[in-house]
Amino acid sequence: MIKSTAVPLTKDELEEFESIYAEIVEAVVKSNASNMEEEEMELVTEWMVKAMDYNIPKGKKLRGLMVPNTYRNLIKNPTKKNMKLAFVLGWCVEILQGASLVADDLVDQSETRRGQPCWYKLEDVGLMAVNDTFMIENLTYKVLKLFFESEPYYMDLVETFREITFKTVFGQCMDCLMGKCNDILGCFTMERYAAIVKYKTSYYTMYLPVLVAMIMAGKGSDKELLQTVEEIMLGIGYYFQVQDDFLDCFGNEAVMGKIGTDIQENKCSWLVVQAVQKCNDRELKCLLDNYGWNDTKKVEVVKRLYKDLELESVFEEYEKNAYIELVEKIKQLPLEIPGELFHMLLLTIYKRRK
Ligand code: DMA
Ligand code: MG
Ligand code: MG
Ligand code: MG
Repeated sequence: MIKSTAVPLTKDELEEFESIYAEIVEAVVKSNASNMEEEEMELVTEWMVKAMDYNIPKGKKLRGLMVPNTYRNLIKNPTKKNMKLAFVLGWCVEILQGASLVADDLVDQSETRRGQPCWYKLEDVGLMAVNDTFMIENLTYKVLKLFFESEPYYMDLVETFREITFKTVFGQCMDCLMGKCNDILGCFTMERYAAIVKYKTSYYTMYLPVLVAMIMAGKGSDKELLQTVEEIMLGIGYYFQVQDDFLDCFGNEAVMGKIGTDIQENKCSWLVVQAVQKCNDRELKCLLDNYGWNDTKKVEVVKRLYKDLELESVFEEYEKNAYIELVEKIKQLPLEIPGELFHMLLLTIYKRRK
């Protein structure tokens, strides 16, 4: 393991990041008040704050913290003002993530998220969650406007968030299309899996936080550098989603705060792709009969099959090799960008269990 000499966020900075969330909520509430004079609209603001508090600040904040973490390691002595902006930008990533998760839980028919019922599962929410995903997504741009409008790189940030959101919804669409596929051999291939993961997860989870921090740090126009960083972050994103797919079946629900639905939803998960590759004819028939049903018994049969195929040790082996490969790639980074930073980001998810 190469040691990471990157500068981690201090305890004070972590606290500042947390406390800025309240300031962001206050800023959008104030903006609502000045843009909608009708007293009736106060009800909407109330709903908005409720939706925000339920869906934005309760996660691991892995993506959000990556922004100040990156910025901090790109700029030697950041000003207090810019460090604060990096925190706000981190929250913008978390806001977008909140919107994506509300929609994801709806389409995946999930029950819980971050240790609480999914937003759409609440009695007074239901299908209103569809409108709320628009509301939360648009808050990303509202917050960008409120805090970054006078910065020269403002439009770059807006464009970046837009572009990456577009990629994410394409990935999510592909992910859902696979959910309808009944040609297991044709649909659940490694190539298809890689394409889905790149779009639905890697871009917004790994590349976006680093990219927006680079834009803030004035390193957003070096095309070659961006391409190198993109490649590494997509690699880390792939590893992240393989972990997510593994944990969906083998993880501890209490630790993760969510209950897996990949088998029921017929997802093109890393596990089913591995299974298809290892199955004999009898096992393949078993998979065909039992995969993709919301039926406890069938789900158990699939989990049993995964165990018989020793997918847990296949995953462990993958995890070990993925780490080594990614570290090798990081070592080859050009000098303009601190490799320790990427190693530190990788270490935050290495062997994660939630
Ligand atoms: C997550 O894929 C992708 C997005 C864009 C939220 P997933 O459904 O596997 O995520 P989770 O396991 O968290 O529901
Ligand atoms: Mg999901
Ligand atoms: Mg999903
Ligand atoms: Mg998942």
